[in-house]
Amino acid sequence: MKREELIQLYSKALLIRLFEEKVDWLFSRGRLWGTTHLCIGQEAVAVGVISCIRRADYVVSTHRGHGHLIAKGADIKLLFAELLGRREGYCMGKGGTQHLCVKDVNFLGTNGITGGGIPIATGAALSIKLRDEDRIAVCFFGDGASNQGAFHESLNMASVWGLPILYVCENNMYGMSTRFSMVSKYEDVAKRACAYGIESTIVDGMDIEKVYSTTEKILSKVRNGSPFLLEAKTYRFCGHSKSDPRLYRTRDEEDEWKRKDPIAQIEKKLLEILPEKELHAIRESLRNTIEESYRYAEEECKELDKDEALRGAYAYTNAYVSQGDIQCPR
Ligand SMILES: Cc1ncc(C[n+]2csc(CCOP(=O)(O)OP(=O)(O)O)c2C)c(N)n1
Repeated sequence: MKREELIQLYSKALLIRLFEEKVDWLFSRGRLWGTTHLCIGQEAVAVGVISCIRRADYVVSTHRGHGHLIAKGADIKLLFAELLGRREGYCMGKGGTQHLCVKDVNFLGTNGITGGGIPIATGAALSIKLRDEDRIAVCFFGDGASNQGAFHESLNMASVWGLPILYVCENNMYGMSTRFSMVSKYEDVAKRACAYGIESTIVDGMDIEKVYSTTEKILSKVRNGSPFLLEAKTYRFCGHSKSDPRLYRTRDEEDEWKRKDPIAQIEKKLLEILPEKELHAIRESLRNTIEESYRYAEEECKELDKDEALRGAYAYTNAYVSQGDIQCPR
């Protein structure tokens, strides 16, 4: 891989890592609400796959989707604004981490429903085929989601109709606290593809270059209407979400995977071709991007007032109605 390409992959992956670390920091200080699912440790999959596709291609994500959106080209300022519930955010601050949708970059959404994105992506691929468009759909999901009926129905449909879709399973071995081997006879999700006449392959999801080169090889088939299932073996370094004491796995297992840290791996390669000073400059510039973007969202963007927050909502709760100042639609 050329030096510039390697730098680009590294920069994207590090930007995601720094963004997620900042989100973690904001949560721990009560600046963000609800929950969040960080993709620290899994960056190579998002970056490796999405760096191979075009802006016009659709991406459908999961509940752990910040990395997918950043890799697809999100503006970090608008992403922070969204998470902080600001008007300037991508979805006017109403979507938050689980309902992020960015039409500009053809990102069709994160999704709080496990496996919920799989039929959405399949539908997007069907629309591409019906309109005879020159693009594809890429659908991320976890190992846990592959036990949802929607996964099986979607793959069957994509196969029968010859849809231009790449299914990417981020197999981090756990669905919340359930080890995948406890809920599946096969540890490889890729094996399931043959039941639907779909090709599949497994890649080391901790190695950005391998994910990139494997995806590159697959894409011409997908663009020609052959759906494909790519399984990336990966690991989330954090807990499932904000409130996870990680009792279902050992610290030894975590340490073993942390030794395969995708960012450390690519830094090591870069140090062979780049002076440490240049690497340091890249890191500093990305840190500044994160801090400036956060500051923009926190200091320059506005919180929604009550009317704005309710605009576009399909239903009002009793709490709002009982305040008496809001018209309840009949
Ligand atoms: C339909 C549905 N069932 C259960 C949940 C609760 N839930 C949230 S994330 C999750 C695990 C998902 O595991 P996986 O698909 O492997 O993704 P990962 O969290 O490992 O990235 C579950 C069960 C949900 N959100 N939706």
